[in-house]
Amino acid sequence: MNRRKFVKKTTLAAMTGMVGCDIVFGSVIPESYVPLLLQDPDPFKLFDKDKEMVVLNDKPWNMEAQAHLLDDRITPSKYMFIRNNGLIPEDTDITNWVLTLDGESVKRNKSYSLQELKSRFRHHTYQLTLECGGNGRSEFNPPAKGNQWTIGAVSCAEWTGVRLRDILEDVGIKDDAVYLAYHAADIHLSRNPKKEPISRGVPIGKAMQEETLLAFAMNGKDIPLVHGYPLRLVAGGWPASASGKWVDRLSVRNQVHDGPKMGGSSYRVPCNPVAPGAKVADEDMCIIESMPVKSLITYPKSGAMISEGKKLNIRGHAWAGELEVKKAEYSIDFGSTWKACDLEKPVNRLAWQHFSANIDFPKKGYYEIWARATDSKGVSQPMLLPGWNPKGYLNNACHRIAVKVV
Ligand SMILES: Nc1nc2c(c(=O)[nH]1)N[C@H]1C(S)=C(S)[C@@H](COP(=O)(O)O)O[C@H]1N2
Ligand SMILES: [Mo]
Repeated sequence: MNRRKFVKKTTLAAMTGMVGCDIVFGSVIPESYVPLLLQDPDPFKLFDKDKEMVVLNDKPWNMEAQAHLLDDRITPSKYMFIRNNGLIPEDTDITNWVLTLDGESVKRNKSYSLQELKSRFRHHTYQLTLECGGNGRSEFNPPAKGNQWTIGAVSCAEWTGVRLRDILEDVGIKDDAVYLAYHAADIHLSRNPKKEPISRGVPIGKAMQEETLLAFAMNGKDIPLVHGYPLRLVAGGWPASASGKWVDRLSVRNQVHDGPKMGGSSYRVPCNPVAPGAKVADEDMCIIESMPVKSLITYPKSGAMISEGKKLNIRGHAWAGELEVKKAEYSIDFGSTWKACDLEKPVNRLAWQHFSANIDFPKKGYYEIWARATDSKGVSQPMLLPGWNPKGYLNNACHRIAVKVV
C-alpha cells in the first residue's frame, strides 16, 4: 500500500470512530475533507451544557441560559452562561501551572504553584453572583454591537478558593497600590501570542474584600475548563468581566489598570446620562463597578397555562451588586399595582436572594407577571429599558413573563 492510501484509510477509520457509525461512501470522500458533523463541534457536548442553552457566537464561544433554566438556588454548570473574549486555553498543564504576582506595587515578585496556593492558604466557600455587564444588551436602541444577550448571562455558583487578600498580604503590597489586574492563559482570536483577549481586574479595595477569591473549585468540583480551570478570580457583584478566568499572573498596579478592554467603551458607561445614540468622549466614560439591582422569574416558564381557580406559586432570584436586595414585588396588571413577594436573606454577601409569591388571578385570560426588586439604598429596577450607553451595558429592566389562565 502506498503512503497516500494508508493515510486515507487510517483517517477514514478515525472519522468513522468519531461519527459513531459507518460513513457509507467514505471511500470516495475527497482527500483532506472533514465531514460536516466533525467540522461543527457540538457545543453542548463540548462544554457539558444543557440543550436548552442558547448559543450566541461560536468564535469565540458565547452561550446564555433561559430564565426557567436558572431556577436552581445554586446554578449548576450545565446552566451557566459562557462568555469568552478569545479562545479557550489548549493543553492546560496543571502540574506546572504557576501564578505570578508582579506589578509596580508589589514589594517583590513572587510565584506560587497551584499546589502551594491550595496548601498554604485557608480555603473559603461563597455563593457569588456573576452577571455579564452586557446582559440585556439585545433590548437597546440604537442597538449595541456585541453578543445580543437577553436575560441569561447571569449565574450564582458556589466558588471555593483562597482569599486574594491572603495572597496579597503574603506577597506584600506597597501603599501606592491602586488596582489589581489579571492576566490569563486564553488565546487572542488572531492567535498572536503577544496579544491578550482581555486583561481587566478590580480596584485594590475590592481585591481586599473577604469574598474576593482566587478560586480553584466550583460547586464542589474542579472548575470546568470553559469557566476558568484551573484558577479563576471571582469578584462577585461586579461585571463578570472583572472575574478573570485561567489566571496565571496578577499585577498590582500603581494606577488604574490599562489592559485590553479597560478603556474606550469596553465595560464603561457615560458617567452622566446621554441621549440614545450620542457620541461620548473618552474622558466622560466611567468604569462599571457594582452591578445594579435586578431580578429574574425562574418559575414558571413564560407561556405557562394555569387552571382557573388555582393559585400560582412563582419563584426567582434577585441581586444588587455590592448591596443587598431589600424588597421584591410582583405585578399582574402591567405595573399599575404591586404586591410583596417573600424574600430570603442572602446566604452570604454577594449571593443572589430567592423570592416567591402565591398569585391569585381574578378570571380567565392572558396575564403578564412582572417582577421588581429594590436595593438597600431604596433604588428599584426600572420597568422598561434604563439609560442608553454605547455598548449596551447595565440593562436591569424588570423581567416579565406571560401566562394564560384557562
Ligand atoms: N481570561 C478571561 N477571563 C474572562 C473572560 C475572558 O474572555 N477571558 N471573559 C470575562 C467576561 S466578559 C465574563 S462575563 C465572564 C464570564 O464567565 P463565565 O464564562 O464563566 O460565565 O468571564 C470574564 N473573565
Ligand atoms: Mo462579560
